[in-house]
Amino acid sequence: MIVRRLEEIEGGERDVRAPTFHSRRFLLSDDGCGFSFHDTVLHAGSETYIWYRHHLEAVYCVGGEGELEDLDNGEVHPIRPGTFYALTGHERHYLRAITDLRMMCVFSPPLTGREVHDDEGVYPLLERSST
Ligand code: 9YT
Repeated sequence: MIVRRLEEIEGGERDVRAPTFHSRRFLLSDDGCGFSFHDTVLHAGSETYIWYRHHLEAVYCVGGEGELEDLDNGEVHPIRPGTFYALTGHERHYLRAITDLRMMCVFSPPLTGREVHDDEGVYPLLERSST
């Protein structure tokens, strides 16, 4: 059994910072579960372009307001607490955070912890200037 608390992860190696979000990685590939689990906060006013070429991801919003644009079909979905989505087809998409957007994310195969910083399929882009 693994038990971890947010306060133990914050500020450590499992707290991964990117230009438009930070992601607290509770479970990674070396934990041996076959999936990873992240508590991610997308920063208010940011826009993140994402394409997971090698991973499936399920996401559940527990805080904030934002929107998800599916670039494969142009559909835009509001994101608010209680919204769930799963990327079942490696869809290219934008995630826009109107306020800080807190997302619980599961990845299969699991992330190792480094993907945000290399070219494994996560491409944070620009941060919008807040008004
Ligand atoms: C849904 C979401 O927050 N995606 C971007 C970041 C991702 N959760 C990660 O790299 O941890």
